[in-house]
Amino acid sequence: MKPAHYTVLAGGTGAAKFLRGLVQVVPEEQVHVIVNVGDDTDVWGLHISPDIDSITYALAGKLDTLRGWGLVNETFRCLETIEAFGMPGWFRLGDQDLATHLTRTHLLRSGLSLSETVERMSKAMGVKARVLPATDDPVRTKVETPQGMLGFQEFFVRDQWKPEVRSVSYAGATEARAPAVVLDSIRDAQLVIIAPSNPITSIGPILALHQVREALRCTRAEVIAISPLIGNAAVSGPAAKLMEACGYEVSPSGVARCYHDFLNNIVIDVRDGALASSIRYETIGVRVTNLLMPDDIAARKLAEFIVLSDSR
Ligand code: FO1
Repeated sequence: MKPAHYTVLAGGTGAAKFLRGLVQVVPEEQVHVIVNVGDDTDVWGLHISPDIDSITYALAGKLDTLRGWGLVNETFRCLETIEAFGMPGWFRLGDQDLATHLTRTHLLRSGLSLSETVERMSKAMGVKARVLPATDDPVRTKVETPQGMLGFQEFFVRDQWKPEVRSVSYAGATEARAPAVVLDSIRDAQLVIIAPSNPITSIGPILALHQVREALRCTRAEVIAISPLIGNAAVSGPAAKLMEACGYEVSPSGVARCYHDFLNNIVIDVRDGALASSIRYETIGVRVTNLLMPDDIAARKLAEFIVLSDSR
């Protein structure tokens, strides 16, 4: 019999913080992370997978936790030289980080799938958790603005998520397939956790894979989400703005609604305790704790709260 595992659906920064806590509470080998690829992009001919890298770097203890992305003790000499050629440097690829993108792009061009590439590279970095791209097929988040359709990184990094948002879509998601390991991970999990990630641009592209959404509806495991919102504001990033643009109430209730067809429980912050009864009537259970994770100790406490209050 396979050992029990915990499956986490994840974006970048918020999920990375939570996972640093989770691996202090359960054996890292028992953690599976299904990661968003909607943020993936091509820069200088290299395949960049920002969320996969944030998760892998965090689990390897190498994430720059102040920035929330990239490697700690990073330098940007290569980028500075590129800028000196008069080329745009708004997407800040660090010197060591470039090694990740060069290796991944080389392995992909030699015929490996994204999943195989991530497995090989995460193992090489000493990560024992399974880091699973939600799909090996190209799925790209597109943000419709009055200036036109933007790729996610253009919207998020270049334009600092300032443009007005008319809609969000996931190009390629209808045709994309989830790897069997992703679907099995959801079906056979001890507990499925939706990380405190942006419901629209981090979790949304994963749920846009219809096989994943179906697996979440069918799994016998409890599915629990951690709200990325406290009150009507995101802990970080554009979740509030994007939820509003997509017609969701900007609150933990709105987050629960994004996941209404498969969610059993949502964890909300103590400051939102008064909302608990209004969410509960929708048959979704509510648990209340402190959601802020300024450090690994707070992340461990949140992970303990979730794993130890697992109701089954
Ligand atoms: N985020 C930024 O805000 N500015 C950057 O210049 C930037 C560069 C970058 C390079 C590699 C990488 O893996 C991630 C990078 N990120 C950067 C983070 C990333 O774009 C976003 O945090 C995620 O896509 C949102 O989850």
